[in-house]
Amino acid sequence: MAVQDKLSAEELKQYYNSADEVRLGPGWVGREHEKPPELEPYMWRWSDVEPLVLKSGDVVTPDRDVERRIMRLATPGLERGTTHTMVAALQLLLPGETAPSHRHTPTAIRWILKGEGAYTTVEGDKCWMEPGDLILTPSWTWHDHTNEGNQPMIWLDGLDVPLVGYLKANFYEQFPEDTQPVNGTGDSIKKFASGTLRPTWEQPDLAYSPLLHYKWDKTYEALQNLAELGSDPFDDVAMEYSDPTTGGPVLRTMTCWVQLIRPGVRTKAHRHTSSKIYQVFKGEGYSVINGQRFDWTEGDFLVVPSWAWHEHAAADGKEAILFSIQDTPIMKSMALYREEPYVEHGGNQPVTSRFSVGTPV
Ligand code: 1HN
Repeated sequence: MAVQDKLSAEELKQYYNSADEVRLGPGWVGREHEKPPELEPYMWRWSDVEPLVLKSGDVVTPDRDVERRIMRLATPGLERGTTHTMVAALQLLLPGETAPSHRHTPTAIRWILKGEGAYTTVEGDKCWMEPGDLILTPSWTWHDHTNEGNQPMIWLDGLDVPLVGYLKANFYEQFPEDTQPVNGTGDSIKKFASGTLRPTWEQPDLAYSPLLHYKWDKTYEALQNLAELGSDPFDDVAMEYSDPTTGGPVLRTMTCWVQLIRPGVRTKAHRHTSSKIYQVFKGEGYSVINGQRFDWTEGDFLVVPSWAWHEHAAADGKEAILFSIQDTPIMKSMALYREEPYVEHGGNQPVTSRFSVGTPV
């Protein structure tokens, strides 16, 4: 930096002080725009998470005060999110409970992990939840959850709360009753799940996919079919959930992926400016993120921050299925999406350390 010597140290201090008094800040100090993104990856083990989530049933009840019984995946170094744009949380709903109806400007997805006999109603459409289902709760849509079964229901919530908070666009409203009126069951599926055929009398003009519920059996079948044909070098057999009316991502701020890593496959490494939160839905394997090896097994959660090198591998003899939410649509819409392949060492990172829970990051 070209620092001039016209002012003495004392005069310089006075200059900064008088600038500060009238709320002026020197642009040559700090220079945020020159710094690359820096956030650490992290992982949560299902074996640590599940007992604590089940125990949260003894701590709170999702009434009008508490609203939702959720435990956030709290990445070290971040105040409120799991990445800087998104938050993921585990929600527990016990038999007989209702998490009351509300709506908010942050967008949410539900990725169903465990249990049966519960449903989410989104804008009047009742969606019965089964493990592996993806349910969308787009910005400002009414939603409530009810467990009519006899087992605890656990799912992953993914929201763009940190982004919307940063943009100062948080609005929230409670529905006057605990549940909203139901006017259909699986209607969005009946109308739009075929993907290639749609009702002639509906021309949805929404900021999100009119298909609100993506069922696991169809998802798995699609993955199996695609696995016969091809794969991506960085993500193996990867599919993006899409809006059947546009072919684009299901939401404006977040996109959802599901990927099958075939047995024994290790992908190549790359990095991009979008951040991702993964759930290991099936199988076991590992990811290498910025040279650190994260060994995962069924149920674990993993966060890959923006611009971190990452690659995935499935154990021999066993396919792995990873679900993820990513903030790619935001980055693309603002022309800030950037991606780079790792070219050294034949495309795979040397492993320099191994992650374990409690390791200082
Ligand atoms: C929310 O409304 C839900 O509706 C879950 O189930 C998690 C996390 C932050 C803010 C709102 C839900 C949430 C949330």
